[in-house]
Amino acid sequence: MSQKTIRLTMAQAVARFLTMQKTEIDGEIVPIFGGVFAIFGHGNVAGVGEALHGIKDVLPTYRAQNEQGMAHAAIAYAKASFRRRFMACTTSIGPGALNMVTAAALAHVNRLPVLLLPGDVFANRLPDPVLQQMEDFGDGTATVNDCFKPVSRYFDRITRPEQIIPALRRAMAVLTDPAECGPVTLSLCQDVQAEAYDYPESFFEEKVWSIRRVMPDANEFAAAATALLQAKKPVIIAGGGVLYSEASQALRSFAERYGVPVLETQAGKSSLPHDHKLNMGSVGVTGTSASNTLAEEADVVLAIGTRLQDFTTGSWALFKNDDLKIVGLNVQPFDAHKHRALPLVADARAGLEALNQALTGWQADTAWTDKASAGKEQWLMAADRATATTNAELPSDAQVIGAVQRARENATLVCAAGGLPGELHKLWKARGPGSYHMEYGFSTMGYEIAGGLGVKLARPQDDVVVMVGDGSYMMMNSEIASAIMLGAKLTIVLLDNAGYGCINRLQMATGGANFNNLLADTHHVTLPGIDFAAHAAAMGAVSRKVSSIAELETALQETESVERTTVIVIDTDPLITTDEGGHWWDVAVPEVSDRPQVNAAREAYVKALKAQRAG
Ligand SMILES: Cc1ncc(C[n+]2csc(CCOP(=O)(O)OP(=O)(O)O)c2C)c(N)n1
Ligand SMILES: [Mg+2]
Repeated sequence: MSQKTIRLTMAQAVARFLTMQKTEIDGEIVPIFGGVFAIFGHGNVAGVGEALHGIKDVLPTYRAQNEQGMAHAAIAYAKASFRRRFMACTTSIGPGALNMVTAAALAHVNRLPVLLLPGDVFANRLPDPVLQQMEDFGDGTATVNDCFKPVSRYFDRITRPEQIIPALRRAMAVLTDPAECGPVTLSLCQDVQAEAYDYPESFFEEKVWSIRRVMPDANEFAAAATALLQAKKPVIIAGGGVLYSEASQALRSFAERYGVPVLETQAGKSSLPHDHKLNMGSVGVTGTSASNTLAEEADVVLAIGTRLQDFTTGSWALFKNDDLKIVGLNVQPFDAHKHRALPLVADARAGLEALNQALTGWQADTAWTDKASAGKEQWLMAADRATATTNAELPSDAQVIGAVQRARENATLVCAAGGLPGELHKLWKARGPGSYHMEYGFSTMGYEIAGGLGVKLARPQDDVVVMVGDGSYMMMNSEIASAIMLGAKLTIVLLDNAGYGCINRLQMATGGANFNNLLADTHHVTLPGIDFAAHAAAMGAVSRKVSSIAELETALQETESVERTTVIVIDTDPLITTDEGGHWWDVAVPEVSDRPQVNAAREAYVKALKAQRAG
């Protein structure tokens, strides 16, 4: 057999292959890779760097400031694109590569596609040990990039140029598979990147990928439908899978037709608009009273596209109905089976549309739907109280949220860690699918700003507002410079409560002394008194500090039309959170301690554990 070939280096072949992968968005064929984030060093500058330069007009390369940050941006891009499009990230060997490991885990936890291309040591081993090479005394095959293995859905080390032919196909199959999807790591040995090979031309043929919609199995479907037909007090828990499957419309018709209240997880928030009458808002540890009251009593929970993590299930103490049945509508069997659920392995939209047809005649009890409406009314009043401006010296996070909401009601909100996710989950009024972007699978401090950049690249028309605590900002802020460089306008609202407010509160709640969280409670000689506005300005942002909620609102309005990334800083109270709603969360309290406060907390903890379901 004679195949036409083209002689390229391995890195050139990788680059060319990436440009030929396409997908269809709104009837238009577009590249499936939105771009490549790169920080070069030895291990990628000569090979991958040269190759990316050659295709830069087709597949743009963006210089970031930190490998973890750039991978956050790439992952956020995929999330904001509902996993239809994604990005690649390339690094040098050693520290550059390892800086991406946390982000790989983030993508793994959140089931988000990203192609990681860290450089690796010489496959031929002749110059060993090279700069930044870890030497394992007993294993010649070990490199630091082995750290990617447990946090990648697919990992391969490329030690010969032709290996990328099967490896890249496998990579694409994983990245585009709704059930398997997550980070793919191809660890590219630096000498092999530069090696030439006669690649078959067919390897570079254009390929248009589409997202597979898995249809329900007949037996699983019958069991799920039977459970629902017997339900009197059903609820839906809408997870991220609803958004990724673009099932919002199907969810709305199903909920309306059968009168089923919808409870949203962090990843699933914005599945329905906040003001839809059946949207009860957030569920679980950071849930609204409206959602949690229903969850306690529910006889059937239709859990759609959710991993059912502890924040959603109140550490498995939220559901109190002895006859509770869970129907796990999920494209991933691992999730569909959780907690003895009746699995319904299917795409969320396909599953909902099929159920919508099959349950004709059934209806949730009217009293149940009425209870939902009344609960929602009450919650809305509680939320208004929490977000209303008062004359307190320092505003609460909730009041800042109220101001952002009023000034930028159409914003796409980005956040990840600290006290804000809980408050936003309860209080943010999300308008449409994807307008609430919370990374709460891994809740990684430092995701916020870099994530905001990825969201803006994916959705350039959106008014992207990042809300971030002082702690997260300190951990990672340098992609502000990248946002300036790329002309990607973000509005960053920085809530400075002088420390790790939420962990300080958790410490107090578990009987601990105020220790090492708020800056004032740390071992210090001098408190730094960080001027965040000056810091952000130094990176090129428009910035200002405001001293009240009213000033914040004005600043948000005034800077809406500013084209540059803007940072607005406000001091906040580290102690206040929204009391209404919420649920117990399992955080293990020490069994023995010299502190009476810890002993009291332990006693309460042991009592609370009694409500936790096993299995
Ligand atoms: C990378 C990382 N390190 C540690 C944590 C644990 N953690 C969660 S929130 C938090 C404090 C966040 O502080 P800040 O951003 O100021 O928000 P606040 O709690 O004050 O609202 C810490 C240390 C984490 N989630 N991520
Ligand atoms: Mg803080």
